[in-house]
Amino acid sequence: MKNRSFLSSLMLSFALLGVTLWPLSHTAAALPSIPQTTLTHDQLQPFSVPDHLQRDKLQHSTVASILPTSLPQSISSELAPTTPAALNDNPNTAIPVVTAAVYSDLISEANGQRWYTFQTTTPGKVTVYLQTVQNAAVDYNLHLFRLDTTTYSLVEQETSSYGPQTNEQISRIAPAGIYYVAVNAQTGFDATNPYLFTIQESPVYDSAEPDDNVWRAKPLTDSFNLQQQTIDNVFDEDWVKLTVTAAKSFRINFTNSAPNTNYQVQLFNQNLQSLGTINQNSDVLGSFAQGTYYVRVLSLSSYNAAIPYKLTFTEFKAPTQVEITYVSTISDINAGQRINYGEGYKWRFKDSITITGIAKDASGAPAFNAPITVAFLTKLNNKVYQAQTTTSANGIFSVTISGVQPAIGQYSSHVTVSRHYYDIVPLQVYYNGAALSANDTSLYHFAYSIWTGS
Ligand SMILES: [Ca+2]
Ligand SMILES: [Ca+2]
Repeated sequence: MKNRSFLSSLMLSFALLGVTLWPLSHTAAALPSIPQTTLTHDQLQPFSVPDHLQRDKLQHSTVASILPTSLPQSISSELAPTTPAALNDNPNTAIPVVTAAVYSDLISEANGQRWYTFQTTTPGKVTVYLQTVQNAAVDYNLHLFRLDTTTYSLVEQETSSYGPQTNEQISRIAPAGIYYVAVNAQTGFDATNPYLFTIQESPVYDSAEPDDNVWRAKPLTDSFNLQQQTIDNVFDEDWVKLTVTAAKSFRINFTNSAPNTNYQVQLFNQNLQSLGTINQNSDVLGSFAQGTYYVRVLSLSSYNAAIPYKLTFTEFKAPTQVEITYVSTISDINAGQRINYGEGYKWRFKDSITITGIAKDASGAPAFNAPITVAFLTKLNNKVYQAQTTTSANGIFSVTISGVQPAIGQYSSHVTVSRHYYDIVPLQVYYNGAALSANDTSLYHFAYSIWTGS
């Protein structure tokens, strides 16, 4: 009986795909049945992606129902009326489907399974996406097998077993062949609301594939730099399992230049609880405790398999102190060094100034990739001049401020044959609104000099 059902499936497959699956000399009696496979997820943690990050990608309006009563006429006519469609609850009654189409189906019994089969004619990446029912008491899982046509056994298991109300997804770099997909009712069932699913083929894909679910997330440690990964179909998800070896901050840069697309990075803790999202073309700081995290890149709209997105996590250390190492000075006395008019050694400038230094963290290590602000307060109307920059990979920074208004000459000092007039202006470097300790905290702002002759 099973053999006959299997033959029916093969005939459907033949009709749908338009290809010959086996030599005509095969008879029903000669076809072995495919052993039933036990579907479990014992090895896998039943993660659940939070609701706000759970995005249904399939629309009911575009669905071809797989229920026999709704099958296309050409298929229905093969089944009816003398051959009632067998329930596709095992590999031998799997319903043939084609890639790129969207199907719906129901599970109406506890521990039920629904099986589908499809064939690919070229090698490539295969993606199977299951849009599950929105019912907290129902947990459907997704399984993918390749049929070994020599032994008629199902091999190459890939499983996606998120928790309830979380869509399942599998990707596989797959040789051309005959594949089986099973939807397994791990917990409960919903006999009223169908699930939707689709199978996609991607002829080109990035070298990190398959990485479409949390179980296939690529392991990376601390800082990383992804420059060559793409979204190769609208369902593609690229997962990273990030190990952070000690409490660190990362500067996270996510760039996507593919036209008419919109990608997003989503951050999760090790239990897949959301830590936030990062929209494309943004640059943010994130603090991470030691531990395991998951990073998911996906498309919110369209895709481009040729233009990579770029995602970098660059370790970042918050500065607490700076060392001013050089300030451009006016050249009439002691150029290139601090001078002492009588109020201590300070750098001296007039209307233009370049300030160079190194930012350090609390331990004295270079504070790299840190956005900082260098500011000083001139005397006339208390006008503030400031410049923003980002410290280098070595913590170095340098800013130039030109067009500074004149000093008022609040102080004066006799220098050889002249009297110099100047102000003493406070200098401060800020990070994130906080003033950093520094070796220079004020400057001589030169106003003018008057010749005295002695
Ligand atoms: Ca990808
Ligand atoms: Ca992927």
